[in-house]
Amino acid sequence: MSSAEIEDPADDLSVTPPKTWATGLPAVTHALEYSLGQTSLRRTALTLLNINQPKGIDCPGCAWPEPAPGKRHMNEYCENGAKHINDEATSRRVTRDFFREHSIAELDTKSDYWLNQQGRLTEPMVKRPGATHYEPIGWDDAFGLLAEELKALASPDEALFYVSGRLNNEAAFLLQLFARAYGTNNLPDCSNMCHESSGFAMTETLGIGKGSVSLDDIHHSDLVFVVGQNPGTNHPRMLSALEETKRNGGRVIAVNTLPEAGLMRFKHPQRPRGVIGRGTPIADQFLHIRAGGDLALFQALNRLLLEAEDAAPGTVLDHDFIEAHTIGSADFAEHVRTVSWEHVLEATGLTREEIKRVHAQVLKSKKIIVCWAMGLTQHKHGVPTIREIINFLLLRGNIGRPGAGVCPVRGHSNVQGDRTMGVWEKMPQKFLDALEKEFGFTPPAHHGLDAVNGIHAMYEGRAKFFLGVAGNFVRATPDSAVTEEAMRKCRLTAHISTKLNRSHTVCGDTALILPTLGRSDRDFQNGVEQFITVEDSMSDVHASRGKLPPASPHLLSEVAIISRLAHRTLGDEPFIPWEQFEGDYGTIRDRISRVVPGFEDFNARVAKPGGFHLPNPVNERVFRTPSGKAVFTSNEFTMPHVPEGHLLLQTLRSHDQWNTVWYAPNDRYRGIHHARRVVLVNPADLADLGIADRSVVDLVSVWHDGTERRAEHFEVVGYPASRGSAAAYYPETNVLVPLDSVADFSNCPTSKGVVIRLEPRERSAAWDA
Ligand SMILES: Nc1nc2c(c(=O)[nH]1)N[C@H]1C(S)=C(S)[C@@H](COP(=O)(O)OP(=O)(O)OC[C@H]3O[C@@H](n4cnc5c(=O)[nH]c(N)nc54)[C@H](O)[C@@H]3O)O[C@H]1N2
Ligand SMILES: Nc1nc2c(c(=O)[nH]1)N[C@H]1C(S)=C(S)[C@@H](COP(=O)(O)OP(=O)(O)OC[C@H]3O[C@@H](n4cnc5c(=O)[nH]c(N)nc54)[C@H](O)[C@@H]3O)O[C@H]1N2
Ligand code: SF4
Ligand SMILES: [Mo]
Repeated sequence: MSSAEIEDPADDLSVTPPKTWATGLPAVTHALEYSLGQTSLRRTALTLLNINQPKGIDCPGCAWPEPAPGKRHMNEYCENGAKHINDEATSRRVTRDFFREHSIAELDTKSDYWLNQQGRLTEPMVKRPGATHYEPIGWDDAFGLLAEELKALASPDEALFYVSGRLNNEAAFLLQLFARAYGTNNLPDCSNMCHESSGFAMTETLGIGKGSVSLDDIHHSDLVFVVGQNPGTNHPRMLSALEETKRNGGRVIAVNTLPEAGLMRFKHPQRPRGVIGRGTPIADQFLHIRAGGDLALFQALNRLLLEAEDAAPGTVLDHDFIEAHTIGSADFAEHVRTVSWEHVLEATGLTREEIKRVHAQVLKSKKIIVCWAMGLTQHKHGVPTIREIINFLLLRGNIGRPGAGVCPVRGHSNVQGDRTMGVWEKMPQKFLDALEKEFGFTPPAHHGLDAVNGIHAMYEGRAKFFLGVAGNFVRATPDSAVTEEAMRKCRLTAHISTKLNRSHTVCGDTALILPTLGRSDRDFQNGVEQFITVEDSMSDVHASRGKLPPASPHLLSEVAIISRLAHRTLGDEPFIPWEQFEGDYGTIRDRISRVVPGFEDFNARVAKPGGFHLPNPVNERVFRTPSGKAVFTSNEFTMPHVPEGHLLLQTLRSHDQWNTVWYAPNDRYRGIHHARRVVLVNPADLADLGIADRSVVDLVSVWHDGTERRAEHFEVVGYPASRGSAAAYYPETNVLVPLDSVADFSNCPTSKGVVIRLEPRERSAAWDA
């Protein structure tokens, strides 16, 4: 299919009632429909037969883990996993002719959908200063150009190396090694915009920024909370795990501002009951909470636990655990007792009865897990909220016991692994020392720039070189207009990518596209087939092997690109065997095993089917905090302040998108079809605001420095969103998130807490055309 034939689906909104169940047969047909629109039946079959199988391809979608090898289904994937992998395995190609035909200015007018639909990138391209088009460049020249720019910078800290969580462990380890050998810790990553608040809160209180539970724990828990998360769309196979929890007699409480279909009922597509029956109810109780009300909810639950203990001393709290393993409980208790019902009910929008019902369930449950995602982390008080959840778990010893613990559900398939490999602007000195010992150079000790601070630095001219790996920085980041200007100010922007995206059309003076192999492509080096490794959300590390012929003969693997760039830039000073790394990924894993704790004997252990598990010390009740104990915290009661006449906007994912890339303008479970520029608002709020359902508005965000940001032409849909909130899709709405609007402590953009007003406008003629 040529680019001329790919058209944006016109916005032509139709609305059906939100679904009350997820998956079932439609999921299977939708997955196949998208896949077969991208590639042949044979390639679709090849990817689907291999996805998430012990010797196959790790799903490039989310980080939800697979069951142990013996317990895996033949079809161990979900609708969206099938879409993600076949979006990569597409037969469409972006060639040099394409870039000759389309100027960069023209490409920049195209939608994210259109750019992605062009297919796989096939050869390296360069945009020279002042040029209007990308033109082909050989790999050697490309590395020469990059190395020259890097060597010309006044300081290594003028360079930024962005990593997104699709990158595999081996390449991530090499990228951070290169950045540090070059002299900077400027390693912003997608985690900065994702689970940074979780990592911060957990490291501070439990001593490690990772979740503590396994799939088995989920299956055998008495009570699982799913808070601020939409698993039906974003982690679909989590529903099979929750179904198992229910089968084993456990309960589920869902907390969300939207009644998401996957939280209500699940029809397992691989079981006859799931196809023809009514499916399994998931949430035993659904808390339709106000946006940003979760801190208040958990403070109320904690206060109720303390009061229950007062009423029946020695029966509610786990005193032995608290005494032996924690600090700060007295201060915490004193503080949380000051929280009032009046404030809690206002902040949560829930009733006292609802909260007491949850409390009763908590008292009955010996093993409790709390799962969460972006509905908590991307709020201004995301860190205090997660800390309060940890207080909640600590009170009854729900840490370090089977069936209990913390479960931040990660996004990208290897986002957790990339951090483990050292992609973080603030890696602890211990890690830097281990690098020094292994490679014989001294990594810089001062912290680097994260995503938000990186944008500030580019905007202010303090950073001039940007290399992005495996993501779409320009669209993933907040304040799109500011970010785009920041990128355009760079001397050079370059991206190691599989597919075309906005980050390629918003360029520095010089720009490079460095096309690479994807997860599904076979990777041969020196005639020997290589595999890569990833770590999922539950700390299982395993191999992934591509199965398809590479999308183009000109592609290099990520490992090869990074190794060659590093060698070209650094030469042999310090001596790092880049060529050896490129030729045999096992030699990278040997180094990882000597630098990264838990990876001892990496090559042998990852060769086993299913790989290996990285133990979490928390499960042995070992807490690597300064005191050696888990820490109770006292968190100020806060709720978002939304001025009269305004709403709190969350920017979220539709069912048919992968982060910055959308596949179709539909959000089936929410009943939104054929349109993305929609804003979901509670009908009672619309009535208060005097705005009609289906009217057209601009979304205007107001920031406390008086600045306003505008996203034009959204159709209003009356929807059961919690009172005072609104929801619209990312990345179209990133333009509304002020760069300075970040979560306390973690610096994560507040993508779920943007104060907006709706400004009615005329329907434009183009809109209805
Ligand atoms: N198909 C698909 N899968 C994906 C992705 C994708 O784009 N597409 N992205 C991947 C990535 S990188 C990530 S990080 C994850 C994201 O997974 P999620 O966190 O599930 O993603 P979001 O779409 O941002 O949804 C946030 C959820 O939080 C709820 N919410 C918002 N504000 C609040 C609040 O104040 N309180 C509560 N209790 N709930 C709230 C929203 O209603 C919504 O259900 O998904 C991963 N998986
Ligand atoms: N407003 C708002 N903003 C958000 C969020 C939000 O909820 N609201 N969520 C945030 C979150 S949680 C995240 S994680 C970020 C996501 O931000 P990113 O991870 O930066 O964005 P993606 O859309 O996943 O990146 C897609 C691109 O990755 C490249 N790619 C795909 N596979 C491969 C591969 O195997 N190798 C290489 N080298 N390239 C590949 C393709 O070129 C594709 O175009 O966005 C954040 N931004
Ligand atoms: S749940 Fe996540 S990892 Fe599993 S198949 Fe679906 S998208 Fe892929
Ligand atoms: Mo994410």
